[in-house]
Amino acid sequence: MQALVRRHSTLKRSVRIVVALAAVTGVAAFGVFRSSFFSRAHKAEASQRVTEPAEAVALAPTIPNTTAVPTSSPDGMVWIPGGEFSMGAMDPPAIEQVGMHAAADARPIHRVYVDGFWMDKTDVTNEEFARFAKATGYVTTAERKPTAEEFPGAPPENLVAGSVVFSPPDHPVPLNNHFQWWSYVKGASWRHPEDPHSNLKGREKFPVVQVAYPDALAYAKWSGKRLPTEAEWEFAARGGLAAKRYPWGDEFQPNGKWMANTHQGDFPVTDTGADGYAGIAPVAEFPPNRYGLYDMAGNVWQWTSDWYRPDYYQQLAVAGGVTRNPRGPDTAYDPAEPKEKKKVHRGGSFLCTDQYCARYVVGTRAKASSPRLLIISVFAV
Ligand SMILES: [Ca+2]
Repeated sequence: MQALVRRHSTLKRSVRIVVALAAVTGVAAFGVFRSSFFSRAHKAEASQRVTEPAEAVALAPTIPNTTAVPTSSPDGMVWIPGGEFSMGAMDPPAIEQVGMHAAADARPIHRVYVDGFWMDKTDVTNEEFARFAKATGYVTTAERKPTAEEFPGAPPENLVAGSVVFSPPDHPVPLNNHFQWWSYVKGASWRHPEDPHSNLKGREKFPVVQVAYPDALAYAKWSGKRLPTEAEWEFAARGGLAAKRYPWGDEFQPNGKWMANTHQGDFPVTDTGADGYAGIAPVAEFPPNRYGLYDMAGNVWQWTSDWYRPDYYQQLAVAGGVTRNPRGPDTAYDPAEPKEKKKVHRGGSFLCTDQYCARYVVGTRAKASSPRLLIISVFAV
């Protein structure tokens, strides 16, 4: 009985752990985009478009569950009531032809129901992840040297652990080639976010970055939690609101107030930090949403447990009705990189801007493949 309770409890607890790597002195790293960075498959992005449905369903009101909130509140977590809501993004950013594309894969809007669950108020911080690493001896993907068996044909000199670091050019560049601002840096990892000489001193309350999906799973298991599904993540991010562009409403800066850590200036050359932060911010520096969750837009990407397919929402819409507790498609598929199996990540990052990415729009999606496949691509370049 106790085991069942524990299992049940684990299933209700959702950890928020980030995908990406960050910037402190104008140099940032970013684990999540390693795949497209290394494979140079970005030219295929245009093929990601999915057919627009003839009749899109409008975002309808959220109907939260009214069951009582569990009395025992886990530390650092808030109860997300669950319920029925409209999932997806009707309002594509005005960057349809640029970068990561807009919200075509987040349509059509469809109705979804999720059960209630606990969710971390903030992203997992460096000090929290350090406790996990110390207690378990866990070595993250970026810290491990790839093997020749994993990457047959790769030159031995390329089999070096590392990750991708944001390296902005010193001059304006077209936004159709992200290889111009991402670099693979040997020795970059969550302990050394920008390069082997960088460290976490003074960054204890910053979200941990350079965490690959298997690393996120390992942390979640150790902490007695799990990653949220994509549907749970979006229900939580919307904070009970419906048909809103951002987790807080429709206005990006209500009354002139910055609500998330995003990018100001000319992307990717200049990050002015007008919102208070050039690069990554510590957790919980911006207002929480109505559920008490911080940084559900901007700052750093967050992993979900769903496989990525650009047509998944279409599949659900065709099935009709209200999809209950969806856990993503059975298989992953990204037409731009069909050999890679990608997971969905959400929320955007400190590098998102209306010039590029704009994934702080609450219903939009992004994806990343498994780290080993990412590294394979590196050595193929
Ligand atoms: Ca910022």
